[in-house]
Amino acid sequence: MTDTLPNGFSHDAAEHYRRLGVWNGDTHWKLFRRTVEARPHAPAAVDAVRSLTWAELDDTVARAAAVLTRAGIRRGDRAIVQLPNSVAYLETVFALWRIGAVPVFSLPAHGATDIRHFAAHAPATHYIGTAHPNKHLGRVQADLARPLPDGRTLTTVLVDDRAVEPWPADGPSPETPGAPEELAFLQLSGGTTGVPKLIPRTHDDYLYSVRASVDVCDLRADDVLLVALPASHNFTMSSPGILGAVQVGATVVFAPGPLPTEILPLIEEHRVTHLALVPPALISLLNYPDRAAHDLGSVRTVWVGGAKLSEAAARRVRPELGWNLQQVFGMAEGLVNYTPLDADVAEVVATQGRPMSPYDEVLVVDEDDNEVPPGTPGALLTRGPYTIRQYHRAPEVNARSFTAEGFYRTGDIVTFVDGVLTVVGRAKDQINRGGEKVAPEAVENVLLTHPGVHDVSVVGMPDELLGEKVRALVIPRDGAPGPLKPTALKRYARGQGLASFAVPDVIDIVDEFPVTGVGKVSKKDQSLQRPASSPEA
Ligand code: AMP
Ligand code: DBH
Repeated sequence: MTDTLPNGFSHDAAEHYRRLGVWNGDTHWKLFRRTVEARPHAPAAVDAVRSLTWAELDDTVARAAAVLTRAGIRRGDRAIVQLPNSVAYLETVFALWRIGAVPVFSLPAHGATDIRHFAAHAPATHYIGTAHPNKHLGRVQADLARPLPDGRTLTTVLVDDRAVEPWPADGPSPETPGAPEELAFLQLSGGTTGVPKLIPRTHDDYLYSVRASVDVCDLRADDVLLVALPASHNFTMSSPGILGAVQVGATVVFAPGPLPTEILPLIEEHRVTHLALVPPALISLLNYPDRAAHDLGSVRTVWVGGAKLSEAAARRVRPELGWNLQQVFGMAEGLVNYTPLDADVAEVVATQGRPMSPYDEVLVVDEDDNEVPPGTPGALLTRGPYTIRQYHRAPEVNARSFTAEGFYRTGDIVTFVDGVLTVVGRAKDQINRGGEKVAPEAVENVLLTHPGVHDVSVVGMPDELLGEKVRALVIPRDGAPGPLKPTALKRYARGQGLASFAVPDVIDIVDEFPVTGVGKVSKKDQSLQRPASSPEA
């Protein structure tokens, strides 16, 4: 027996949560099969080309599993999934769980550098991608032909996610699902380092978080959930998300993206009751001129999270859309907070909610890890039944990211008053681009490889819609041939395997960086944290 579970919990801690009944021995495959048995003829999943009941989905998942088995995927194997929002995405993920394989939840925006990192560190054997790649995904897929540092090459499976029957009929494959305490998947953190960190979640810990989310979100069997953010994001999967819908037997409708033009017709057509958005997508919806042309009366609740929502935008939701707002402050590492549905308006619009489980432990501390008085901003540390106690295979990162007692250092600066959290800033070196997390170091590393570049400093800059954008200050190399052009550098960054959201929005060519009193590059003087409530809305 190893000394911890894959998520870093000691066997004692695991036993503790089992005794409390919060870890109940469920698995993702059992969850799915229960809903298939309970609601075989109810609508399960819809996208632009397909509409399946739970029983039909059960069949197509079995076919998907046969295809993936034929491609060589076995119980315990790790497979990177990089698919657009689609029923085929859902089939792929549940097929992997049917086999007992481990999805690595890549976002479509991840670049070749990210994918190679996941492949090497998971380590993964397979890459499952779309047969209809855009330019960015075309570059990612072309790069897969190159061997990994250890000499292996990933086996690629391309799925026709736009076909009515993406899974060619094949022989049956046995069900070999994983056990509750085993690694269920690897989720990704936005990262503060050069590459995203892999987050190991077990069936037991994750499905508890799904049940807890369903409880505070009032999601029911006849509800219709619109998936508009990338399906494999932790928010979309579990807060309460796709798995919440599977848990209660609700219908999942896939939108290609969160633009008003992409979601409004679907809300009306499918009588959507719930959707999750990041703040920029909500603000775009609020400001969309043709909104009134659509009947949005079916929606009960919008969940907004991933980045701080301004109070001004939050205040507009109820009067202008007629929807409930639940702010969601979550992280793929675990802890999720919601504003309760019955909270008063002041709490809904101005806070990031309450920890969703009574077993979540929250500490707000100063630089020496001493707790600060209630209401004083400090660093948020957390521990509980669904917050990981280690990253996957990353001992050095683990030493900085967790305390000796197993608390996760979130890097967020918060206040905590009467059980309610408000995010007031961050201590981590990260840019939050409207919910998409960018590690400045990753962008700097790429730009530094350009022959015309002497030095780079990447910072966040305030942006009305996104909250923050990515800005690179670049010092050109002496004697480089010809002037350095921002557009050429952006094109270069795009070609170097960066995630598409990490390519700098703005590149400024400068002679030197702002420095602090002691001569250190001052990122504070280059970027401004957005004030808690900005007037963009
Ligand atoms: P990750 O660890 O990559 O999953 O990103 C989680 C981080 O996103 C959190 O630690 C916060 O910094 C940020 N975040 C998520 N939701 C919110 C929110 N509602 N308000 C402010 N920040 C948020
Ligand atoms: O930003 C996040 O990672 C996030 C936001 C809201 C999250 O993981 C979640 C809810 O579960």
